Amino acid sequence: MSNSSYYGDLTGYEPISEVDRKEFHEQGFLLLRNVLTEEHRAALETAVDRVYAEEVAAGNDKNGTVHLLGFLNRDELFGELLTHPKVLPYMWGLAGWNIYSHHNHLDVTPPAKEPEKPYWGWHQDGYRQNSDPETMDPNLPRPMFSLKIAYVLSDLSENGRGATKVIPGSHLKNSLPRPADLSVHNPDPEGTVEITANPGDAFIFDRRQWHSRSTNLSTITRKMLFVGYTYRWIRHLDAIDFDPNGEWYANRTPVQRQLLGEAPHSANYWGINWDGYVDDEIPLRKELKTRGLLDRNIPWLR
Ligand SMILES: O=C(O)CCC(=O)C(=O)O
Ligand SMILES: [Fe+2]
Repeated sequence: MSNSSYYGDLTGYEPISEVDRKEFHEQGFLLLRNVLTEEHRAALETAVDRVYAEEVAAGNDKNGTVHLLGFLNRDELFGELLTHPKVLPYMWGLAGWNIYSHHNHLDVTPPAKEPEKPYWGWHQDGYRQNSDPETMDPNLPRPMFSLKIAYVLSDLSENGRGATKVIPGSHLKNSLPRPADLSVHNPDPEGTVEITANPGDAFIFDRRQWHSRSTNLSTITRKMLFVGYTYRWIRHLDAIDFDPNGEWYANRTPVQRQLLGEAPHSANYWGINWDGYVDDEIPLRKELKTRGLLDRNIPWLR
């Protein structure tokens, strides 16, 4: 079932504006308004509610909170989100064509039943990507390596509803001072912004952005879908449990399959030999090339 009505005439190959590109590079995140039509948002919420009920029934919740990794194959609509035409241009525009989703999660966060114990949730994503790469200069920002789109399905327009907090511009800082005593409640770092957003909005963030979850102190259950994209030469983070012979995978387009990690290695899986322009058959690059969207001046779009 294709739901092209949710996407209008967009193809996913409309380049992003220079204003957005600059803001993303300066701030480390971008809030995109009205990415989902109300009809699309509501359909996604129905799918999320179904998956939530399945996870709770299986005992995979923590006091009613579900944080489900690798959710894309749980609904046709989730698979289509991989190439949402309002979002895809940010992924190839900011990270290039050699990408896939190594990590994605569905989050349902009901109102907190009691005050949470003190916690310090501030982190950069990427785990060992923050330690392994050899950069002798601690002031040299590490590479981005991945970015994430977060789709907002519930109303996060007011503070205190469990929204993600970020420190704009912090993606270029390799460290964030930690309070001395983490057993007490500490104030958020200077410059913290809670990403308040309306249902149907989305935000993109650089994995280096210092960010934190927050406690849902409201009466509204928070519902979010996060889809991370990284380079094809970086390994999956989530277990891949979709059936490659099943209907859901059969319904995916060549670009969606690339974005699901098709190809066991990052070189010339799509069929050309060791020399020559092996990249030309990589689905996302092929789409960009056909449309004249490769750009020799932007390394990740060469
Ligand atoms: O749940 C949140 O708001 C934060 C999630 C997070 O840290 C992430 O998606 O990387
Ligand atoms: Fe994170």
